[in-house]
Amino acid sequence: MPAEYTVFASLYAEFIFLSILVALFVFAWLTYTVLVHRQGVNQNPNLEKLTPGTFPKERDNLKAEITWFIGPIILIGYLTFLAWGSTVTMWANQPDPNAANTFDMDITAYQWFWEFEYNEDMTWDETHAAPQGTITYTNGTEGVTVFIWESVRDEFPGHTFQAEAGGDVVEFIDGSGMVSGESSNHRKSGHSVLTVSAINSNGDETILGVQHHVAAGFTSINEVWLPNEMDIVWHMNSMPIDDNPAVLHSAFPIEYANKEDIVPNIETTMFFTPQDVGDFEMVCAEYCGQQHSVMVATMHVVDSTQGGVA
Ligand SMILES: [Cu+2]
Repeated sequence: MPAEYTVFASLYAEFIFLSILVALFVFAWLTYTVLVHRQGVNQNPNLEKLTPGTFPKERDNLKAEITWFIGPIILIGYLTFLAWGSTVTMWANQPDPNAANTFDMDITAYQWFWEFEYNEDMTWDETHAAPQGTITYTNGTEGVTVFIWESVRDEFPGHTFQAEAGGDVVEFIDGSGMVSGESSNHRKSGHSVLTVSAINSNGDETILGVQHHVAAGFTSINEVWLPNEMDIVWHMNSMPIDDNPAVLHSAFPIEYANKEDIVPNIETTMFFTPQDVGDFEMVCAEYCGQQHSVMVATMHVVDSTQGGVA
């Protein structure tokens, strides 16, 4: 099932509802016909006059014929109108790539994996022992300054506080009640992870919070982090790798129910706006060779604190 907030959820529900109505009507009529017109029940003498291969003109019913011509046309027309609405949403109402709420990415499909490339920086926090928002991270020229709120420090008396990013360990100086420290390895390139922890006298570590940062230009394979509640725009291409040619694929992020072909030598685009955090699957929906079925990527939708800020 597509996520409830997508245009496809109501489309799906309405198609199912109308299908059930049509099925009820057809099966009710079928049952009635089978029971009433079975041999020995209906004694209509006209039935005996039927000649195989000849249409019984005398039993013609123009009204019935027009009804079962017009009725389905109205139904099909209405379903087309509904489906059109979602197509227009996907193709005509694409978000402005330069808008502040647009998160722009490049996707490349290979035989048989997905590559995601970031065109913008993105930052998000994982909450651990410290309540959300009680560790602040400030980006400066020399590095990232971490500040732990007093309420959190009070819960860990006699501990030292440490931040670690890419082997760069910063111990916090506890001066005038201020606990802060700077990590110069964080937010520089690629996907960097800054872990803030409290360490007791035995050396036991409690993780207070973790900050992730992905820099523009970073690429990842079969795994992607997406900022929640932003318009994600994917520019999609199919590329060859080693002996494997560029072939037709189709990106299908199941949760958002949209699907767009990825065609060799043509750039296609797709957009969606996640509204729930969590892990979701994206599969390839166009048969692309032997290992088509393993072309699965995980999309981690996270509450980004600075997603989209270039
Ligand atoms: Cu594929």
